[in-house]
Amino acid sequence: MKTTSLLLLSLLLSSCGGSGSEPQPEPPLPPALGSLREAAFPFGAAVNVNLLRSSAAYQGVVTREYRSVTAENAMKFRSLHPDAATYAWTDADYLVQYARQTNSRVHGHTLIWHNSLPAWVTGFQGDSAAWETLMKTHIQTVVGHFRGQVASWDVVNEAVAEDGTLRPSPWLQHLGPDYVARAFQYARQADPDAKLFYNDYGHEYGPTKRTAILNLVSSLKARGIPIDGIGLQLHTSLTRSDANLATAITSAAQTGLLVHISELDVAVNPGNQAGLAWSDALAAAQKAKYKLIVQTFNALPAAQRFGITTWNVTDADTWVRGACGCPDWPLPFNEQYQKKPAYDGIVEGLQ
Ligand code: 9MR
Repeated sequence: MKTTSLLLLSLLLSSCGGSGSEPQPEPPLPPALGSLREAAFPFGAAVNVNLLRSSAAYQGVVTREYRSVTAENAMKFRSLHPDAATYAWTDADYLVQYARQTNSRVHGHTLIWHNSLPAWVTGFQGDSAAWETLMKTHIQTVVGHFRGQVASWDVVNEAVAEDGTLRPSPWLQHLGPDYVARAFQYARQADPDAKLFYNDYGHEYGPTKRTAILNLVSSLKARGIPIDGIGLQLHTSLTRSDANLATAITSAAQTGLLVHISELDVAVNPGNQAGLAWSDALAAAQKAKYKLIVQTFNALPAAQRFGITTWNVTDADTWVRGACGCPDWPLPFNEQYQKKPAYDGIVEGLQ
């Protein structure tokens, strides 16, 4: 018998499981990721521009791990447009330039929100036409300034209240419920190529808010309003059930829109205990939540996976500690910029 035939025969025998009871080898694992930049979709973080400027360690992690950045605060109304006739671009421009140099995507956050408004807006005296001009001018000036550099925008943020109604806000009060739709139209006019998102939190709380958000975005889409995506903030915690988290993600995809997990963090101290200490048990439970979230997102149709963005970078710069006035450790990096088990959970969820 020729050598090639012998080879073929032995291959055939081994693939037929010639030795019967031998365990089959496990399918090989995909190669481990060198960093989250290598994920199949853009993985990002919300960035504090002051830290990006001043801390080499912070900038090092952002540059190594993330290929999308969102300004934590620098693109909010109060930051960009502090007075009626004043726009302040410096911090946001710094972030955009940083992203260009590091080959990262910029997600814009946020154009129309009830929070972080400057006093000149909350105190604005004018009829609904004047409010319309105010909203339109802000959106078009900001989106126009970053046209071609900011790939996507949270056009409207948190318009839905916990009970499923539209949240009381100056925008609703002065412009009526259809301000949401018009905000998207103004944004599209200012940058036809930017992906436009409706962003909110609480999809994982349960059906009331989730259904209201899904109905809102679906009706915008059905009316031909230029909406491209839905942002799930997912400021979540160990107490949220896996079932509710998974439903939040899969039901968002059923809209057919792009899906962005836009502000992910997993708090471990939902009771705001002053004396809570970090522990292996908390680390393991947090890792499991990150894995579940990333795995569920990773299983969505590839064309709808816009990305996952964590809100902040490390447990030292998380907004959660300030908001609860308590210890918490919600992010994949610890105060020393080291990877936590949560990071391994993300990597496992990506495989
Ligand atoms: O992390 C942000 C914090 O520094 C700001 O003080 C606050 C108000 O502008 O906003 C925080 O970010 C929020 C985001 O813009 C919208 N979703 C909830 C985030 C956490 O509160």
